[in-house]
Amino acid sequence: MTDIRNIVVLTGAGVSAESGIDTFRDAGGLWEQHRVEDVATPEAFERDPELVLRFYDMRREAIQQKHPNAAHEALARLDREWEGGLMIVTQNVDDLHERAGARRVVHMHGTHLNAWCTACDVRSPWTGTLIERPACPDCGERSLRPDVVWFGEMPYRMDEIFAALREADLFVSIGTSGAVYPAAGFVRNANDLGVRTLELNLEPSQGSAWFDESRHGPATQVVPPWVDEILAA
Ligand code: BJW
Repeated sequence: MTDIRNIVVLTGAGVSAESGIDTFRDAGGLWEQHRVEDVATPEAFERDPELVLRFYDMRREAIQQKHPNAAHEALARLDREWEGGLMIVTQNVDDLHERAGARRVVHMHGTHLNAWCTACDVRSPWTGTLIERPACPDCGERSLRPDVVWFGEMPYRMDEIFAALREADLFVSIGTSGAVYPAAGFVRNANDLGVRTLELNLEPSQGSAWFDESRHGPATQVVPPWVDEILAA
């Protein structure tokens, strides 16, 4: 591993599961009898804003009661101690990587802790609810929505992520099912670029066959030893 300088880590819901945040699969893909795909879309927000805002208000409140686990802590240690390039790309909209101390984090699916005003395009830090349609702190319009990326929308900072993948020597995917694109395609992008790939997941993901190596188990048990290993190399 001595030839590794630049690392891209992709994390998904599985890294926060042991902090008590349901993965999309754990929840059975259902919320109040609605498929997650039917709530996490701009069309659903247009059709039934109350339903969608209630879903996100509940989750925004829940994440603020949760705490980083040993996997978040290990990745924060990697961030502190790894002298080479590192990008932690997370699909998660919680802030547990940051609360563990990681700094080189990219939220490709946005964050629960911002509200986005579709009238003035300003994003404001937000910890409360949106269901009562509060005014935008910037322009005063009542046009706030959760600052998360729904199906059919463009994930954030894709240019930076692809640039990091092009420079990477190692791509590590942690706690993600490999079901949602474009993140699910990063392993194929890495393969095409000749980047070494490693999967750390509870079980084989949908993209498992594309990885050079897979290690299976709970994130709190497989991530810390991997970080120890890479920092010792
Ligand atoms: C553990 C564990 C433990 C459990 N330890 N592990 C047909 C083909 C291909 C693509 C498409 C298609 N039709 C439509 C598309 C595109 C679409 C898509 O992918 N759809 C699929 C359903 C097929 N994608 C989009 O629309 C995206 N935009 C887009 O593509 O724009 C065009 C574009 C093109 C080219 C380049 C760039 C852009 C946008 C996707 C937005 C996803 N948004 C959501 C909601 C965010 C807000 C919210 O939180 O509500 O993001 S959906 C949801 O899925 C959320 C997650 O970030 C995302 C991924 O889920 P994740 O993290 O993988 O969670 P799970 O639950 O699925 O898996 C957990 C894993 O952890 C499991 O494997 C467990 O085993 C494991 N695990 N406990 C370790 N303790």
